[in-house]
Amino acid sequence: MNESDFENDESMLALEKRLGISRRSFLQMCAAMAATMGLPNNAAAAMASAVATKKRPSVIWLHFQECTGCTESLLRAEHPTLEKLILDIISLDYHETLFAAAGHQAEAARRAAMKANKGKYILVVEGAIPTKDNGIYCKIGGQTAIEMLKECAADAAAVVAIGSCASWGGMPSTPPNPTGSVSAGEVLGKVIPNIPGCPPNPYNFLSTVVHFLTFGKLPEVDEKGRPKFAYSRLIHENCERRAHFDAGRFALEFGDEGHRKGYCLYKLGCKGPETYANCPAVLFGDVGNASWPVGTGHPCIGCTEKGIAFTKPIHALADLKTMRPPVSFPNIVENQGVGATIGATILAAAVAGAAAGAGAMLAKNLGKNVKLDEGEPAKKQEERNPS
Ligand code: FSX
Ligand code: SF4
Ligand code: F3S
Repeated sequence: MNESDFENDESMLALEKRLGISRRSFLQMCAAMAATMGLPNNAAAAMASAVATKKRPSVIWLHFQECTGCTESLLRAEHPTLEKLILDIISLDYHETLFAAAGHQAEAARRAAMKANKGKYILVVEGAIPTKDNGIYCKIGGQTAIEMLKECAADAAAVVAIGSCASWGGMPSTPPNPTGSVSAGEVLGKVIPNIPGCPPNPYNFLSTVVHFLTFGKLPEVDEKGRPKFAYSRLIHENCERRAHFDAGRFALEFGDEGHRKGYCLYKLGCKGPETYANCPAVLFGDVGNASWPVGTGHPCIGCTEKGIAFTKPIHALADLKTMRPPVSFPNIVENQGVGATIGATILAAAVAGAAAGAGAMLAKNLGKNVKLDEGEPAKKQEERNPS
């Protein structure tokens, strides 16, 4: 894509005014979205021109059992460009949180928008749907969430679940799931495109909508309905701390030396090795530029994955899905002058394993109270963990 291609393009000039950003920034954003989705560079130009010229698709946005974090993450004030772009690309015709209208007026606006855009609107669902006792635990305008979802989905061109609650039940479905919460797809009886995360990465939503606007269809999804461009890799595969994992360098406690040095968070319960999402590649967060959960020093809790976030304890070790360390390693740090007590033998094996890259598995197998660190002499370890 060439910036000069759009130099005297009237629609682009109008867009610059509308968004209050330069043509260059906008085109850079389109190029980044195309790259995120693995599309060729000419797709970026098609996306830019679609955003500048096409009629904005009508969006009906429903809220059920959730915390509104999905909406917050899209519209957060720290990134006004993103908010502007989203609100410029879509025509948000119904959104309970952002609507000035209330009560019957709001419901009338929803039905009017559905009628005017019959068969053409995108239905975005945020939040889980309670099904226990005929769904009485979430009612809006006299309708249960089940009724409202089915009514709105009937004439939609596409239904997209945003956030983990709508995608797989999320936090409200955490066992024992008192209200029988399920995903939007389960209520509709089909796999629908979904963008899990609690909250989800807003750029994944934006890219999905721009793809729909440009190509008239949603991006390719996996068997769970997740866009492949965002959810086909484990966090662990792209994590900036991965070299520390491979070298056996782990933070063992929040604030310890390893934590301060940016070591791998696996032993603090990071679920990156079993969580599919593009967080380390497409960063997002509100604690400054280029942040993401693991980047800030907190283990990934697996917020995109059913059965991990809110279910598996934060301190529990992740299943290592795609990597299996060898069972034994040559010693790198030899013991010197330490008696061969059972504890020392275990520690020697553990330290060797840690240094060679698989301390995680060894520690798990040999006893959870065995502490590891990079090349720490066995003697010191023994002092800390007398056997
Ligand atoms: Fe909250 Fe959304 Fe979590 Fe759920 O995000 S951030 S509880 S996924 O539906 O509002
Ligand atoms: Fe990154 Fe977590 Fe994997 Fe460590 S375990 S490399 S912190 S994703
Ligand atoms: Fe969620 Fe883990 Fe990403 S907690 S936001 S999937 S780093």
